[in-house]
Amino acid sequence: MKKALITGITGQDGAYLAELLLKKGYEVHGIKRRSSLFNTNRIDHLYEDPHIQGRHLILHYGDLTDASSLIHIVQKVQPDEIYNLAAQSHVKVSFEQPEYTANADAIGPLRLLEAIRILGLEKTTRFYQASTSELYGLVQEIPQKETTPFYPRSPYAVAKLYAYWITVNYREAYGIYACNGILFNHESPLRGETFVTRKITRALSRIKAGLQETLWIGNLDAMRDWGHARDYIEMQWLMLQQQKPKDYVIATGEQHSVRDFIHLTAELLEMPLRWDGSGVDERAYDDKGRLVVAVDPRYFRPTEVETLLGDPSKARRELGWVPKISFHELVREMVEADYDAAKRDALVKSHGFTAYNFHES
Ligand code: NDP
Ligand code: GDR
Repeated sequence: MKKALITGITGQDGAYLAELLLKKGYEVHGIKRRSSLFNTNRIDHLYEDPHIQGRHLILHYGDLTDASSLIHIVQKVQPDEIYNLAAQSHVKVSFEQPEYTANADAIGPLRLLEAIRILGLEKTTRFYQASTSELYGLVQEIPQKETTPFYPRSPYAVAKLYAYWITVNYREAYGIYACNGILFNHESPLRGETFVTRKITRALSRIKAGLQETLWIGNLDAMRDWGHARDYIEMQWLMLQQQKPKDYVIATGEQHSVRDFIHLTAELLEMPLRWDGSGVDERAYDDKGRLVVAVDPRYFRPTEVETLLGDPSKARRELGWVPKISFHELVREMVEADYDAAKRDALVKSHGFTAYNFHES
């Protein structure tokens, strides 16, 4: 039975990847951080009672900023594959916590690669690094492919640039099977609530259910290549099953703006919106004249990545990978999940109870 170690198993991608690897018959180990509240919601359906023998999912406390915990876990597990998905993954937050972001997102991967080396696992443990389209930042070429020059635009992207190159370097210097998946934005109902797609589907659903008044948003004109996380984690696994380690761009090759995302969400929720057409500061109202969408500059970033569009031809050619879920299907799945949750919260509220997560993201 193959063993995989997933860092960031409690995040969006970690949850989908754990499910996929368990289906493939792996013994899956995951690293979770200690937190004062439960943080395993996304993988609770995969949980197995620690008292039973022959478990397939095993969690370990650890942190990417803590080398000794990582070395202990890698030594104990002796994984065939490590998927390094853990990161402070929010671009805007990285401007507020640049040093922590560098520690976790740049030095974290180095610590894992060093653990492989210290334990003499260079020839046995394969390593996947969660690289990102944010590396392209101020884009130098459209669409972006593996050979497009990088120009990072945030502390997050600069930290991920180090992680990208240290992965390449350890592959070349020590012969470790290590590769980078340069993934463009991918979303799902499990997406964190403060990323723009989930923020939109959640807020508009809650507005429709009468739980919230307005969606406050940042740059409406930002363009992204949005895919579905379930399609993208398939590729993370595929990249570690090849003869030679290589780096690949994973994207849909299709681009939409934040404004388009709001339009489609509102359409799916059957909420007619009237936009006032004032450009950057544009506002949208419902059929009763109530303000539904408005720009709040506090969501702007000191340096923005205005446009990203990926070219996944290498992945298609060499690995036979094509995304199966369309943009429309992605948004529909997210809207359905968030509208169900909003209706449930509204019902709870109407019976005099309060759910503790009634805040706006
Ligand atoms: P999430 O933010 O949903 O998950 C991040 C995970 O990392 C969580 O499990 C989180 O734990 C964990 N984590 C954060 N900091 C640490 C730390 N110091 N030590 C250990 N664990 C930590 O991210 P996604 O699932 O969306 O993304 C997975 C990876 O892919 C990330 O590295 C991200 O930067 C990268 N990426 C994501 C893309 C996307 O569009 N989703 C695109 C390209 C790259 P906790 O649950 O406790 O917070
Ligand atoms: P991104 O995702 O920065 O691309 O990073 P995010 O959803 O945060 O932003 C996408 C674009 O939308 C604009 N935007 C807003 N963003 C947020 N979060 N909140 C808002 O209110 C808002 N309004 C407009 C942003 O300015 C941006 O242009 C994600 C993360 O998952 C990274 O970890 C990953 O590496 C990249 O995708 C690829």
